[in-house]
Parts: sequence; C-alpha cells; structure tokens
Amino acid sequence: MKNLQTFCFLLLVVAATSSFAQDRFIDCRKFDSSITIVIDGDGGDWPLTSYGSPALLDSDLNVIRGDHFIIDPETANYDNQDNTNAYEGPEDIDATTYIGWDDEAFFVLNIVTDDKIGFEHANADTIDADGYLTGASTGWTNDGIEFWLDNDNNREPPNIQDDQTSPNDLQFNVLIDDALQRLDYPDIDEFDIGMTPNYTFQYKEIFRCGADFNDGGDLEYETLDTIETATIIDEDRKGYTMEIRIPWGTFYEFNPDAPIGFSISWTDWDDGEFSHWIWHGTVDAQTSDYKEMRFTSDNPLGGVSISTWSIY
Ligand SMILES: [Ca+2]
Ligand SMILES: [Ca+2]
Ligand SMILES: [Ca+2]
Ligand SMILES: [Ca+2]
Repeated sequence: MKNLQTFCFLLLVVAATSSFAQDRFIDCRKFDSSITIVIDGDGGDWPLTSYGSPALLDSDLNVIRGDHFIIDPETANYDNQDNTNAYEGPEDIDATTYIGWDDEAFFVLNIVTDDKIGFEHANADTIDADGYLTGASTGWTNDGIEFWLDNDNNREPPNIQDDQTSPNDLQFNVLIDDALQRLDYPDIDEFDIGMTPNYTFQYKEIFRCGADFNDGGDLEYETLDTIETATIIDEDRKGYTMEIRIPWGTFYEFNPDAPIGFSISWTDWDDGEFSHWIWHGTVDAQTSDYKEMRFTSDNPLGGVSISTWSIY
C-alpha cells in the first residue's frame, strides 16, 4: 500500500513537472453550448464562477497559464508617455478582463475600476460643445481597452510600430466614448452616437496593420461594423463594464483553429492625460513580447468544472 502511494505521488510529480513547459500560454476557453453571450454591457450572462486563475507573468515575463487577465502592477508596464498621470492605486485603474469563444466569435468582458471617467478626463477636443464626437482623433483618446494581435503567431514583424506591412498583425481598441455620449448627451440621436462627422467610428479602431481594413475608409468601417461592443458606465462613475464580440475571420488568420500571439493594454485618461497598463510587461510594440493564446475546448466555461468531478 505504501509503495502504491509512493508510486502515485511520483506519478503526480512527473506529470506536474512535464506539463510545466507546456503550460506557458493564455488559455482562451470555449463556452459550454448552454451559454449565450449577449453584447449589452451586462456581464450577468457570463459564467464567471467557471473561471480559474488569471494568466500571469513570472519575473522573467514568461506567461503562467490562466484563462483571464488582471492588472498585476508587479509585472505589467505602466506607460504614461512621461506626463504627470501617475498610477495612484487600484481605485485609479484596475481591471479584470474575461475572454471566451464559441463557434462564431471571440468574446471579451472587461470590468474596470477607474475613478476619473468623463470627457473632461479624455483627450482635449474629443467632443464638440453639443456632445458630438469631433473626429479630431481616434485610438488613444479616452478610457478603454486595447488588444495586440499576432494572428499568424510568428512574432513578426519585430516592431509593428515601425513595420506595418503584415496584414496579420494589428492593434484594435475599444473606448468608452459612445457610452459617455449616451449618458451625458441624451438628446443625441442614436445614429450619431460613436460616429465622427464623416461617419467613421471614433470609439473603436484598427491600427498598426498592413491590411486594407486599416484604411480609415469603407473597408475599415465595414470591418468595425461587424465587431459588436457595449459599454455601461457605473452609476457612481467609478468604473465601467465593456462587452466585445469579434467574429472569427474579422482579421486575417483570426480563428480558433490555431494559436495566436496576444496581449492587452488598459487605457486610462485622467485629467486630460494619457496612461496605459500593458499586460505583457514592456512598453514597446514588439510582437516578440506577446504571449501565445490557445483556444481550448476540453474544459468549457459554464460546463461542469473539473474540480467538481467525482474521483471515486
Ligand atoms: Ca451580456
Ligand atoms: Ca484613473
Ligand atoms: Ca505576425
Ligand atoms: Ca480615467
């Protein structure tokens, strides 16, 4: 009996050791077929109790397997572009970002704490006096989330800030502008919400991409139009919840059949000054710093958790 226990223990040690190197990836888990996510800014349809540990980074910035994201000030990089917007703690900016997938799309639920929310905290001249978006700027202009995608998973080109020729590599962001407009300017027609004067989106954007859908014109509009987003600002304005649905095939080689390179940054404008936390821990837009994300289906979100399986 003792020998059997020793054997079982050794078996576990071997299993744990041998699986370690293989566990260095972001685990994007499939939703159970019973789960339907509606993009309405309400996370109540997400099976949050099914999630396990967050994807973290060790001291060498190697990824530790996890199925969602948090801002870890120990390893994430705080970049404020040398202005005076200094990080003041979790009431300043904190976030838990859940991910998941089904046969049609990739989903994100971004739950954020931020005690300075409003156009008065965003980039100057984002809106005009009547609350219409000006189109003066897109991208890094308000609170929100940014995704870094290496869809062919080759960590090339080395720096997409300088080399924006690969159609597979891009950044994509979603800001809270449309939700703030609905809140602060209730008379604005829904048709005008989130749109610039020439009818392109101001609260979601594709950039740093070699593909045509980064052209600022019709194709970019049509591509962004397929990406559903919904943001609800907390009643006390100390945070917001954002849901995003990106259909498979929206970007070249963006599908669950193969891993992609991935990272996130959380953008926080306070008092008119920019900052962001970069999950992967370095400030440069180097694809080599992204981490592998795999789309797994063996432990579905909202299905029966492995921890509840009966062993005997
Ligand atoms: Ca929802
Ligand atoms: Ca803040
Ligand atoms: Ca690439
Ligand atoms: Ca803010």
